[in-house]
Amino acid sequence: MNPRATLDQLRRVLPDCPSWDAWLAQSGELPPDFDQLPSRARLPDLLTGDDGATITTPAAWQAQREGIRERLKHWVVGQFPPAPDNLRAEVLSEHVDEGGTAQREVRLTFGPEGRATLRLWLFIPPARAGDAIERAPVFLTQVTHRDWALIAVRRGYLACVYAAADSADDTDTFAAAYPGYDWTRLMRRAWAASRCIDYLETVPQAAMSQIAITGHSRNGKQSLMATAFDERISLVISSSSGAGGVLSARDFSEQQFGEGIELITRRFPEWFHPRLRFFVGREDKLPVDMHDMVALAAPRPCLLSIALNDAVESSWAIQQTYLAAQKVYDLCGVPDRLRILWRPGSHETWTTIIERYLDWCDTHFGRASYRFPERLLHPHDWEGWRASSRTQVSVGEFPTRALSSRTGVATVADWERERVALHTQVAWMLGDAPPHLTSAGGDYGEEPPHIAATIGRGEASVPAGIEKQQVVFGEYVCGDIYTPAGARQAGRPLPAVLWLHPWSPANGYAALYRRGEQAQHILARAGFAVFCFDQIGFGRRIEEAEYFYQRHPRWSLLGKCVRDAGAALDIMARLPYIDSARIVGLGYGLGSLVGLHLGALEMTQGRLAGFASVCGPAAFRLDTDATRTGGMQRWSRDTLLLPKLGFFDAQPDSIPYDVSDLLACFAPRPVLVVSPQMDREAPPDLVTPAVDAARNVYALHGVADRLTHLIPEDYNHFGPSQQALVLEWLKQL
Ligand code: GTR
Repeated sequence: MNPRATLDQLRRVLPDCPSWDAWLAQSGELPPDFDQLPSRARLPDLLTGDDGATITTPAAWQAQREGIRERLKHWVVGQFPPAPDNLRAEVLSEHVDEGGTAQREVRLTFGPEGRATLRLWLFIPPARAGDAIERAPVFLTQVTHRDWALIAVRRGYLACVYAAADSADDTDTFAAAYPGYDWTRLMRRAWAASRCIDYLETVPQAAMSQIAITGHSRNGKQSLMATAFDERISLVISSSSGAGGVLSARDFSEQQFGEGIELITRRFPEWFHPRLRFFVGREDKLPVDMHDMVALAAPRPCLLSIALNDAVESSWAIQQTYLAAQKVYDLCGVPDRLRILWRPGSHETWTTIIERYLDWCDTHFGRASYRFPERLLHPHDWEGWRASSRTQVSVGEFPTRALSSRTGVATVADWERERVALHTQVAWMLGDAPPHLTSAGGDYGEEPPHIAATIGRGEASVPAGIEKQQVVFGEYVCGDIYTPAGARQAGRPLPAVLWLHPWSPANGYAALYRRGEQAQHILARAGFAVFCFDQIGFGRRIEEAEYFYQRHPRWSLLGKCVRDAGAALDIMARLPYIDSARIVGLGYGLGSLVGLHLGALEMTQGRLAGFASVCGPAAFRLDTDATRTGGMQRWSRDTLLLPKLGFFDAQPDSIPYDVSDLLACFAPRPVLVVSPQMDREAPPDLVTPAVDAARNVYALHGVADRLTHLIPEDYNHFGPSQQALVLEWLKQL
């Protein structure tokens, strides 16, 4: 597709964004020629140079850094001016606090005709008795975080806060003074930090080799940018910097219920370069991503602070960034200078956390030694799993099969035989299931209101006309059931939807962050009872996956997801207000993978009356180009959802079953497959053959029209238009 056609497509598909339209009109820019840009579905390796050579020395890494900086400027932060050579500082006020801490307000002027100005406030702790001038390490942050500076001063830091944040932003004067640059607002703010450092160079009490910068959220983003471009910064703490901070666009897009490029460039059009918006849905084509920016901090100490259930963060995405950037820290010989600091809760910080930030500073400035052990929440080490589980698979013993080798049978009876074999194979792939006991269901262990509120599903979040009911089911899992208000008491059992959520670590089943009305609410409003729960490793259950393979080395995370989903069906069948003959599964992304496996295992019971798969998996044996889509190895090696699948990487034709078979297991029940044209992980050319291969089984049953495949011109996001497709299909059932 040529760039002009790509732009036309983006304009058809993306929501209106007037600021972007204005930029397009004024700049005349077109998207890059995406056909010429390589796809790199997973985070590109930081230690592979532009020429494809592996970087093996810190010196070679220096050259790589320059390339990254240039790409960041072009695609993300814009071009900015060189440091000014005419910086003047005017002390606006100065006084000494009761405790002896000096407070000084300064205004800097600089730039062409001195038209740029920046205010900053210095808090200089008293020198220890006997010291004329004691150089103190510097704690640099934005004016919003003045209270953090109080803690820093107490701990012996010279704090500097500057007016480059939403609460006070002097950087508009920069834009006016330097009209020739297309830097973004966040980059201007980052550049402001550098001007503070210019001034600190004149402050005798500032230890210039110990400059720590931090900031929260949008200020975390600017702190990372400042670190990337100013070597004088000696340490950075990214506090919940989120999208465009530590979280890559690849791993935190809308398909992960994240704050993707579409939303952030529309809602905050000044934060990032408008060019970034070209990459919505094509994040795999990004020439630079946020792990690059984090790596620019190396070898300087860099702490990545994240809240587990913050709707603008993702424990998974941060772990990917960490693992990618850790390679650079390893190369530099300082692996312990990069760490993730996990905290419970949502977007907020509190004293305990800021003290930890200062612990990090103290540790790396040689003032004290605090423990920052490496902790990774999401299983990621496939080789480690293989060794510890002692799993061996002789792939050569599996016959090679075409995609339609099972579904291409001649009679329903033949298919039934295939299905029995399939059941065994699916169960084998999911791993050795541990003992099972059926739950009685109940309310003991319900999610308490404060937790529900943190994860965005407290009572206050339930829209008018809908009710939420809790149930504890399966192996002590909490479920939420959304129904039309009053419907549970009406005596007429409701059709129901089992909602299986996508790869959404922070939010679990709910698409929280400014995504419009959530699927479970829309479906409940339409008259369905919607059963929702967090799958293992997501939402309230993020930490549950951490030791899963120690507990169950020979089972699989997907096996556990399927077991929980089956338990949800058990309890749904027992709820008097649900019509157990009319329970339909709806899976999006990961949820589709779960639902498809559930369907195959449910063969005799057939408790799902139908299934809707939105942005589900591509055919395993066709999805072999990992650079393009991530490949089927994202279910095995990348996520350890289905680790056994990883043995088949080199011989995909030997995989014992495929998506086509799983779809066919639902026949003759209705199935909807929605696979958007621009789905970068499951493009139609890899999905359609699986759907088509399943068609024969539907035809054998005489119900060919019950397998519906829709390919909207869209990318992977499950926004209102994709939800509408599902709703329409459900209503027809
Ligand atoms: C949100 C933004 C997040 C984060 C946050 C904040 O609205 O989308 O990425 O930056 O603001 O700055 O508090």
